[in-house]
Amino acid sequence: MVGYDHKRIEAKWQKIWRATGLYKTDEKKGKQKCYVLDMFPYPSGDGLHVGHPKGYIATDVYSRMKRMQGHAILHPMGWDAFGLPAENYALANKVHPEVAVKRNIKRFKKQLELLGFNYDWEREINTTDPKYYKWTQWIFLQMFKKGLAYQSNEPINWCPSCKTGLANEDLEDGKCERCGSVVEKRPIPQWVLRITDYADRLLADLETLNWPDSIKESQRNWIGRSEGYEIEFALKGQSGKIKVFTTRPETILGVSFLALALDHPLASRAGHANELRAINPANKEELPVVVAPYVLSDYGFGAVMGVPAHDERDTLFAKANNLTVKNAPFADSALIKKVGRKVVKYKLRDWVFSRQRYWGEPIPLIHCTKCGVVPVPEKDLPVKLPKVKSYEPTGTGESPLAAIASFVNTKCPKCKGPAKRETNTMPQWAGSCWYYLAYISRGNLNSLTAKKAFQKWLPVSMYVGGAEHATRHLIYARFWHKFLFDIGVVGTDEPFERLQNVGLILGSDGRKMSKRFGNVVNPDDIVKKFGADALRIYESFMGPFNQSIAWSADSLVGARRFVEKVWRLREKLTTNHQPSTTKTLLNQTVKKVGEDIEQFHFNTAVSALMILTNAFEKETAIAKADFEILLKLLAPFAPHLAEELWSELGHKKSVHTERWSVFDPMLLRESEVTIVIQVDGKTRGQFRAASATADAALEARARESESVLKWLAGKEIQKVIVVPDRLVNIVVA
Ligand code: ANZ
Ligand code: ZN
Repeated sequence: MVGYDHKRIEAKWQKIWRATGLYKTDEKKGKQKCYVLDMFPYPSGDGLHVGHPKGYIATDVYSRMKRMQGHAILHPMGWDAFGLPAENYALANKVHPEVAVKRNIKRFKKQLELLGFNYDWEREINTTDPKYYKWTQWIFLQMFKKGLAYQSNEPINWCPSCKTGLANEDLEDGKCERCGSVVEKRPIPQWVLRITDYADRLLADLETLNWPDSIKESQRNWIGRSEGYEIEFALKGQSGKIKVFTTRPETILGVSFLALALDHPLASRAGHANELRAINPANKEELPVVVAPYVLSDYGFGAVMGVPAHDERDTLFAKANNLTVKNAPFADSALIKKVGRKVVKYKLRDWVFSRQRYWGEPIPLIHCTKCGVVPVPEKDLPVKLPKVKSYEPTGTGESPLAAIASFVNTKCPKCKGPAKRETNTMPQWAGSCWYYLAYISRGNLNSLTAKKAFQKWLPVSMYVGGAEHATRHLIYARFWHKFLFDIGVVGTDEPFERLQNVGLILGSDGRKMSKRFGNVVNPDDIVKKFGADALRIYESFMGPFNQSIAWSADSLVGARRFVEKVWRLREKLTTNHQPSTTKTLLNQTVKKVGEDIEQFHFNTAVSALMILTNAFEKETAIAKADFEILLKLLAPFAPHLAEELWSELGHKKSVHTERWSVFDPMLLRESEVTIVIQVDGKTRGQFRAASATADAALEARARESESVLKWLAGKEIQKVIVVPDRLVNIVVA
């Protein structure tokens, strides 16, 4: 690749930026803050592929522009390294997870650094660092003290292959989300977090967030608030009652059976020989009580009033089981009042928080035969994960930690008698519940200093990551944040003000990038060959940010050509201040690039920069001042190229701390023109457009114009002639 020595130039500026601390968090008072956050990676053994940086490029572009617009920037990075994926990787590769994680982080960080990101690495965190998880444990203890962490003996979801209990959120269609095994129910005592106490607030406060509607909708469905009625059915000839939850109490007269979940307490007596019968409280009719697989044991009361005339599932079940279908009038409100009580039910379940695996934060509790469950005193935190040789899951329902006597046996903090430590660990989602706070607090989470810093930086202004976190990480973190708000640690009741979802980068074959398909592209190779700036421009330009798009080597070459084109413009520079013919276009580009970055429309921002560059290329000379504007607009996307050219112009300070250009609204107004649309040379319509609009854009608008559609109907377009700023002639004859 001739013309632009990206290797030398990128390495040079990365070194200078590091040495001058250019991206250190700006703590100066009086500036508006902007906290730009990536969902931090789990450092897998495979390293980064080119899909990972797409979101990081976006936050980099965004935070660089915000800095130039005068904001104080917090833009940190760290590692989410506890949990099943790291432990399974370690087991498969026969290295200790601690060793594997350290190695993987090193590799990831090197890869990220090659891309020229403006992270403040001084704030790097790692969830498996005892200094970090001390505070994960501390938050758990506060929840325990407030009664939000409780021990439950309810049967839980158990993955026989991962050999651990799982939360409802960890299942996909009844299967383990990690390994695909069918999940069983097992009666294992669990620590559970009372997230359902926050259900109403988690739901209501969604309205205050600038998040994609699809994510908000997923959360609403996951929380699943349902207003309905509780109706009690007495049993015939015996004591006891069956409670059902219904959203359609008016159908009570059409009930022809009651259906129970498989593990309902009365299930064993229902079904065969119609042993068990119930009485409809509205009309005193006798009803059979049956067990039905579609009744969920953990929703409502685990029992349904079957109304085959109005409910499809009930119809199917009634037909298959020879139960009657009853047509009856709707009950009036007086009758409904007589049999029902209003209740609210949620789909959301409390969060099963124990894992029977090694690689997680130890739960900081002690079991004493005299005193019961005693929290580890705060001064004794962190409870460190013991270093062990063997950490395989046991499969017995106990964590591998249970076999380590030196860990288990301890003293009761209350009575000083012999006691045993809790040996379950926390789920992999614990550390990510508060990491965005750790970047701010840098140490004691519960201090005055931390409080002040939270006041300055919270909430996160812009949060970027994959949509797959819609109902786990993003609900868990909101829950913990609200709890920390309630106990006065943080001052906002929501953590993430604005959220953008990043679309996947697929392999060039359109499939998910995976070793299995052999379609993985390594960013290191791309950076070596084309440069980080070309990769950044390509990934910004490849299409709408939140869509999945296939990798294209050709488009990457196009991005590299663009870099070289900008590089060559320096040969045309002149200091003589003639008004440039591109003034209007320059002004439009300033407006467009700024607005597009703000909206995460990076592809159209880059396209505007390409149009401007092409216009400059056609000039015989370019005014230095105009070129500087291009460089400032380009700096967020191609930070190395812009910095090199900027310094060549004689500037001593970095382009990345320059003031972002402002546009002149007067110039924009004068710059509209009327474009005539012709079909075969005859005028058939017109439209207004910004002057110097690109030919392709003019052509597209002309083709879609209402007034010419009938002239094009049924005809084949032979060619289209565009006269910039004047007309589009569509030739069909
Ligand atoms: C009678 C009825 C008649 C119902 C009708 C619906 C339509 P949402 O909106 O999701 O809350 N239901 C109650 N508990 C259930 C359980 N544990 N497992 C499966 N289904 C259960 O749905 C509420 C409706 O789901 C309830 O209203 C009940 O069926 C069913 F024409 O009662 B309905
Ligand atoms: Zn004790």
